[in-house]
Amino acid sequence: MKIGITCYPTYGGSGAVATELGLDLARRGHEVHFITYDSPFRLRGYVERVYFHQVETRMGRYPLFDHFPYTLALASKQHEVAVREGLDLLHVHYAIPHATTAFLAREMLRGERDIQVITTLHGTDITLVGQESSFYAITKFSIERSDAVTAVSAYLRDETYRAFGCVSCDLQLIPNFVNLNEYQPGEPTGRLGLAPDDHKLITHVSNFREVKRVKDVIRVFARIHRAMPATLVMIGDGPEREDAENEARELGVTHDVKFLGRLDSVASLLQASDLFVLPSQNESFGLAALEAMACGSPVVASRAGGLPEVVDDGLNGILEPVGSVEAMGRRAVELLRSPERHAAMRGAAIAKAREFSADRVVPLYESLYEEVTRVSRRHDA
Ligand code: GMT
Repeated sequence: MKIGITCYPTYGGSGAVATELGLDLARRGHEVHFITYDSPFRLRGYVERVYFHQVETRMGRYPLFDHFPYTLALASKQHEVAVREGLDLLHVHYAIPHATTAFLAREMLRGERDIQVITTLHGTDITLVGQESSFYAITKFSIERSDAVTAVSAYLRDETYRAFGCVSCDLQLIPNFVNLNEYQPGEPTGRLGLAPDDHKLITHVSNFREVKRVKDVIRVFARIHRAMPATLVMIGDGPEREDAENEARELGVTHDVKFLGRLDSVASLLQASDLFVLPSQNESFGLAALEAMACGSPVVASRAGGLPEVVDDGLNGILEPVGSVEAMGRRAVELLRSPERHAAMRGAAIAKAREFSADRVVPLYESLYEEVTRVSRRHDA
């Protein structure tokens, strides 16, 4: 099949999933066209059957446009690529604005040829942004007009029905997946020059948005740090980074907290990690937690959103209510103090991650693609 994929190309779980999906589909023989404003961050170098089409984000000085209408440029590009490359479908990730621009592109083709629109809902497109009054109606409209809609967890599927009603759409659960070729347990690599050998290595990866509660990461770490030598590695960047740095200063742990900023590839850090901390306010799935587990790092996370679908409390990680930093820290210390329990949890985390392998999940998307294009062909006949 010829598949157009639109996603946010910069850092973030939805872009990561969309890109890994595109790469895996190409490996399976499909032709994949990424249509977005920048090359997706997990797309590195040439890959057979994968193409990138860049959408303009600005134009020469045009006095009427205080704000460049990116969504129109995206819809035009989706239409242009669909015609030129003969796409069978557009698979868009994150409803706003991608489901809306795909709807426009499909309408522009009406009467000429059929193209199917598949929307994958990822998280705050439903739980936060989509429910804001300025976006609610158009989000609902765009979801309902998609030919198929998927959600990355049962939690997100149910939340979409609850928040949007969404009567005419049949939301399918297709969970996120992990590329086990890249995210796999590694040989003991030491502390990668980030910490003395006797330190436990604690990691966190996110876009440092408010929803991630990065100050709680520091608080949980401070509790661990009081009990044993430990270093926290903070990977990513975003609006809450400064607050997290201040929190580390106030709690007196700055010298053992390393802020690495955004990194394209984090597998080696996750392989060295003894514990991954994700105390988010909400998380529709928690791809970062899954990738950490695949690398052999147990997770301490909040019992929120779809995280319990990924982490089984007490088996392959630790779940505590949002904001319970004391309980998270206490249980993390208990775990890190027991090599036997840690080894068991590490093994269980690796086993759980395998349930979300690309080999298991990507065929679900392929079946959906076949189903929607078959239905469309039936309507044409
Ligand atoms: O919705 C967001 O906050 C952004 C989005 C992203 O692009 O990173 O994250 C969401 O999608 C990921 C991939 O499906 C999920 O693993 C994250 O849990 C989800 N984030 C939230 O729900 C906060």
